Amino acid sequence: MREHTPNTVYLKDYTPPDYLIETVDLFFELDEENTRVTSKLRIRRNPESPGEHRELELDGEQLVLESIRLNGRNLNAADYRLGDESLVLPGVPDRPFELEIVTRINPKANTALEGLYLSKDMLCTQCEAQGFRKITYFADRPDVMAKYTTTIVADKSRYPVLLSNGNRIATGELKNGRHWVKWEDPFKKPSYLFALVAGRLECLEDRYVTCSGREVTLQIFVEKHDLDKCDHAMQSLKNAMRWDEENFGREYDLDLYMIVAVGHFNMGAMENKGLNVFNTKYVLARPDTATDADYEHIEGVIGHEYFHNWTGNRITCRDWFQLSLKEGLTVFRDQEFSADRTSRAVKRIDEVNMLRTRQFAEDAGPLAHPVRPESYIEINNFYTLTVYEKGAEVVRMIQTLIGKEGFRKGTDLYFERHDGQAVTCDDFVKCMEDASGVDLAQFRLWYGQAGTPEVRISADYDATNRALNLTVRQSCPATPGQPVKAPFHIPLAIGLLAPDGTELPLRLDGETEPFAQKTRVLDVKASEQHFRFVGLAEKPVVSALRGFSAPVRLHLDRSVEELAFLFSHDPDPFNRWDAGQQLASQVILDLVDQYAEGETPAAADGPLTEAYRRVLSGNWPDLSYLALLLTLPSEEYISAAMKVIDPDAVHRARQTAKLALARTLEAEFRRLYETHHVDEAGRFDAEAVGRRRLKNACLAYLGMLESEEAYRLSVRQFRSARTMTDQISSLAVIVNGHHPEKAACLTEFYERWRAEDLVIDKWFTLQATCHLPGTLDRVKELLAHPAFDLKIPNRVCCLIGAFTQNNAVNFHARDGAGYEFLADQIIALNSLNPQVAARMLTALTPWRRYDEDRQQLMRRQLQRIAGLEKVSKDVYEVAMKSLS
Ligand code: B3K
Ligand code: ZN
Repeated sequence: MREHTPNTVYLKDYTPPDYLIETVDLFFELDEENTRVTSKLRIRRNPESPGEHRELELDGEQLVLESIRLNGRNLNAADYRLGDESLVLPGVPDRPFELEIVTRINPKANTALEGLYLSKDMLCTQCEAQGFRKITYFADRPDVMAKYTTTIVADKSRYPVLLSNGNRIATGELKNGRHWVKWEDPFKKPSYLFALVAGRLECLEDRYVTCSGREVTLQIFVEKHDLDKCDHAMQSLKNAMRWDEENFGREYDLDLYMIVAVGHFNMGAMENKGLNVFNTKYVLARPDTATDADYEHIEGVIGHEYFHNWTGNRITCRDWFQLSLKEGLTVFRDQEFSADRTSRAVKRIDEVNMLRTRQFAEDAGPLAHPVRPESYIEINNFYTLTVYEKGAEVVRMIQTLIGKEGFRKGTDLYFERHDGQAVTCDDFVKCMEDASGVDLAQFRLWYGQAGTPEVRISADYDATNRALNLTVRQSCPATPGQPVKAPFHIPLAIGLLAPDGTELPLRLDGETEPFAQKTRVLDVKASEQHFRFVGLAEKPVVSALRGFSAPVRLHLDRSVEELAFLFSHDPDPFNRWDAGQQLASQVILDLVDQYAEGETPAAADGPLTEAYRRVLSGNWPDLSYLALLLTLPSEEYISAAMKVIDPDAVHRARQTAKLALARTLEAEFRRLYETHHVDEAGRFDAEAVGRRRLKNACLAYLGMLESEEAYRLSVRQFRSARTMTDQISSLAVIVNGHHPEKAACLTEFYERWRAEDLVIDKWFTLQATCHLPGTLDRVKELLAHPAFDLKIPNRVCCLIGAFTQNNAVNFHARDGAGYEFLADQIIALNSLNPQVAARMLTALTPWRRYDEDRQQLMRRQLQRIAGLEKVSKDVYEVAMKSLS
């Protein structure tokens, strides 16, 4: 067992810092294994902090302390206390003083990829959340904001490029082939936004003229052979800069904006001031190496990190419990940016799909936590879907409640009031309230209460009085530490449809004026509430929670006919798609029940086929949207509706339904496929992307048939593809069936792309997500493949993560082999990269959702991990909480 139980940190214990650090002057003498860091700090007492202020406590981990000087005087061991994670100086002066600390670190040994580390031949940093303390002793908390200068000294041939935050203010040559660069960041920032990069990098450069006419140099640094894959990222950056000016009135504030792409990176990207560090997968794209989805994600993530410059950097978080202050808001901003750049309806559906499957599962399991958590053991475990995606939904609800104009006033006020400060989620909501005059007191519960609210709507038509009575009830399941919940303030967007599909007026009883819009947002605040709509000549069909106006589970009893009607007629594109999802879920869950009763269901022409046929005969301007209408709900989504998840039955039922559709609608899928199978390599506009999305959805249906014809189509597309979207989509069809050329295609693909890491990642994922039997053995073989490396997070996610999170039928094999495999990998990762290990471990968290046998097998592996002698904080927290 673990020797010490790690500490829990509580929000309620927050106190302001005793000391403030005004300036930080860093001097790095870089070396792969022995880097020397000299840090000169200007420190003063915090006038806002109560208490005695005697001791100065700095954070530091895995550092070798060389020397400390206080106001120029050398300190000796008796003058300070050195712990594993801290350096305490009792008795520092009352007046402002200067502290100089020299430490040594070993970037090469740093496989956790936090602090200063080596990625291939490049040295780079990752400081959020608490990585700066692995570089030097510091008050490593976001409410200590300082001005930084950074001098980097390094060997010029190995590290010709030396980067840090802000502006380059001086450079020079030294003896022995060394050189130096000095950087100055004029803006105060918390330590987690510090960055340093050194390496042999090439750069794509461009310029951007801001709305006030200032010229900004834009640079993207990559390895030489990736220079031809940066154009899309550069264009995305310029789009993001313009969009933030136009939509939020935010202008960039430095003369230089740098992005560096790094191969070894724990997450997507990092918003360090003026020097973003990105996972290569969110920068590099060429039509033949990146899919349309990759192109969209790159634009989204480039936007996200850019938007952080205001929401995160200029205004940052007071403490890490406020993480959603920057992340929820910035995700909301990147979502809106992408919606404006692509298809709003499709973007919204993609977001909700992820939220409803993954975030809802998080909310329903033992790791459930509020958008603003109350405690943590390891903060890195709280970069979650709840903090990010649900956090963005909370911001979106505020916009819905106070209106777009009110929201813009609110953000203007927020930037004006809090620029340069470290603040709380509550400060943000207060700005929204002050700017709009809308009371958000009850709304604040969304930040503090965990769990997904359940909303039940019943509709009763009163023909005599031509009225519709709606009853809306809400409740929220208990979550860890929160047995009872108060009702939420829920914006419920609603529309009413006449039998011919036209929208009906939304006048509430007692109102004299007609309501002008087709969608009306109801304020749901109580556990039970009644709304009476009047002036309705016929019984309407209710279209509820339009646009997914709140992150809730909606229960509204609907007949198959009603769902089919909405699927054909709802003018709200989200609800129209969702009606199709509900309809398909019902059909698939029926099949699941029939399997459970030992029946072999006849897959006949059902209402689903009819509904699809109608959709297929329509005239659709947005082909991506049509592709979504034709996509069955995921196994994950269907499973969420089950009391006890049966992954085999869900998989079988979904495949059966898909095959039935393929059989009945073969001619239509074939026709659509041929119509849209045109060569548009290099085109990434909505039309070309829509064509590819649609035709590849059709190909996937045709692939179900395992016919000679389907084999011919998929292999033809695979071999002639000029975009990665087309190539990978056809290969997925080949891999998931019994195509005679499967092995040959996989080999061809590997040989062609072996020099492109990001493409080889896809090759791993494809094999790991194959739903056929034997996949686990193949995954184990791939662990030994020369291209696999447990030290590269992208590889781990693409093989182990893909298998455990996107291959339920194989991961949850009855014999528990999938669980044991995962635990073995986590044990290996625990010492190499705890952050990634903990993330992988969450695949075992929802064990209670499965049958007794699986529960036991999953729990056994969790216990095995929790009992490790040297379990990291990250893994320990996830394992213990999952078991609790
Ligand atoms: N802020 C970073 C995430 C850092 C994660 C640290 N474990 C990326 C982002 O959300 O933009
Ligand atoms: Zn972010």
